[in-house]
Amino acid sequence: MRLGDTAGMDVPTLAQRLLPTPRTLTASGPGLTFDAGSVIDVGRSPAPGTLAVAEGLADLLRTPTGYAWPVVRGSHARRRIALRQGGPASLGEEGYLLGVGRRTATVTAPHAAGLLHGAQTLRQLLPAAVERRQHAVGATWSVPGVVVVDRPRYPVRAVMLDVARHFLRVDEVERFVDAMVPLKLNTLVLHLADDQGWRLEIRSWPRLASFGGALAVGGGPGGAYTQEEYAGLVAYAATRHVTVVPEIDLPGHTQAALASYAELDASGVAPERYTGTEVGFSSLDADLDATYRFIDDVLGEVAALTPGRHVSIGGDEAHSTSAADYRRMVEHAERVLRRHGKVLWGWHQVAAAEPAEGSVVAYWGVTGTEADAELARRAARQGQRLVMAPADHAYLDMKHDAADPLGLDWAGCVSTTGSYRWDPATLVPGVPPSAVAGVLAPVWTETLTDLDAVEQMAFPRLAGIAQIGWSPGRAHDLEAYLVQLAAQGPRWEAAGVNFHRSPEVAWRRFG
Ligand code: TNX
Repeated sequence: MRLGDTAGMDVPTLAQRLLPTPRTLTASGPGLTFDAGSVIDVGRSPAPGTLAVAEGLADLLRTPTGYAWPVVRGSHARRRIALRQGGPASLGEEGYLLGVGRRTATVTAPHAAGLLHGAQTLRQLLPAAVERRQHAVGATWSVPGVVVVDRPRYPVRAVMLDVARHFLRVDEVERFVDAMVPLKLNTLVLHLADDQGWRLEIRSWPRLASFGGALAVGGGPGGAYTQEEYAGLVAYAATRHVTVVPEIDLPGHTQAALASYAELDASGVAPERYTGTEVGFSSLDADLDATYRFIDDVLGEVAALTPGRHVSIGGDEAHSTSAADYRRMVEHAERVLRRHGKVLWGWHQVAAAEPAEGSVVAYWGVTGTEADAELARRAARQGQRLVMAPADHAYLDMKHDAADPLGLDWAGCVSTTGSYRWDPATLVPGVPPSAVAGVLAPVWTETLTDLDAVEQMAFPRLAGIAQIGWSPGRAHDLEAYLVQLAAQGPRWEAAGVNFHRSPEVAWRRFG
């Protein structure tokens, strides 16, 4: 079958092609077909950030189409994509308008992030072959006529990647970022330190990376990012309007640090490195001066590498730390972050340490666990912003089903349907909808040894979390969502993104 030849299969309707569902979508006219003379026009004096979005879009389009896609300042080309900063301020930081007429597809947005999101909507209206990283000979680059007005439901739409249990190289994390962008996800929490590995060079404590980063779960080789590599990754994500939130877990989940520096242990003897998968056994010591020097130095270096506002201190499962010691160390960490101009982010246990208003608290409870729900309510009362990562819906390291060779099941299996059937606004009784800042999908990697496995767990469920976070509450129709997923299948295949063939989805429907 020729590419672009859709004989014998359904073509997704407009609404089915888009994931996440936009706020409003109207069909309008026949649309247009791009050709070798098509250009990307940023206008005479492009506002900051417009060129970067244009170059990114050109990069995406050049290889599959084989066209030059010059980025130009004003054009009379017969067919063009126009990117313009402007439009109603009510579209906010990330909203946009997209209009596809007979000659021009125009994205208008008050800010560059909106231009990027609008460009992703346009991308999803092009045939799946646009996702190929090779020239797709013979494809027709048509876009249907539409008017889209869109903005996100929540400001935070996040994924967490655990590069501590198993390490991922910079180029692998970048590929993961590439797969986040079409889903309009905007935050990547990188879990950089845990019992099994320390993954970021800290110049004042070099053994953290060189010794504490050398292994992974199972005892195989680990790895760590140099500060240059890490800064490059953060910049790569920023160009795509994805903010990296570095996560240095403390005071628990710190065996890799304790094993690297004997002075962090009251006994003066460093424990062995750990490559198993238990949690909750390690802790920094609240009575040691070295602990506070360590926190100052590490968070200082991490903050300096972080252009975003947030730095996560994890703070979960500190089962070997007394409540008072926990509070002392978390309060200290928060003071250090504030001194460096950063806002604290942590798992819901940090609510017990009463961090400042505006801190981000990630709720990771299982529906019905009262103690966790109470910490979420406490966070809301204290003026913290909640990001919802319910383990029984949003933990993408949970097995898809009982037969899944990958993943854990302590929160149960999470099917594609199950990952989509929840609402952040009503998830925890007693948490007012106004306290919810967004959604978070963690991918812990105890059982995931490489990027292929990570993708297999993340997709397609991550798309559902993205839609829950972006689209208005009324848009969350399950049957429609399963068809939207089917329409994404050929796109992930073309892009080389691995995904779970969920039995609920008619994957072959669109190709
Ligand atoms: C709990 S979730 C943890 C992680 C594990 C995860 C496995 C959280 C804040 N802590 O240390 O990797 O379960 O699902």
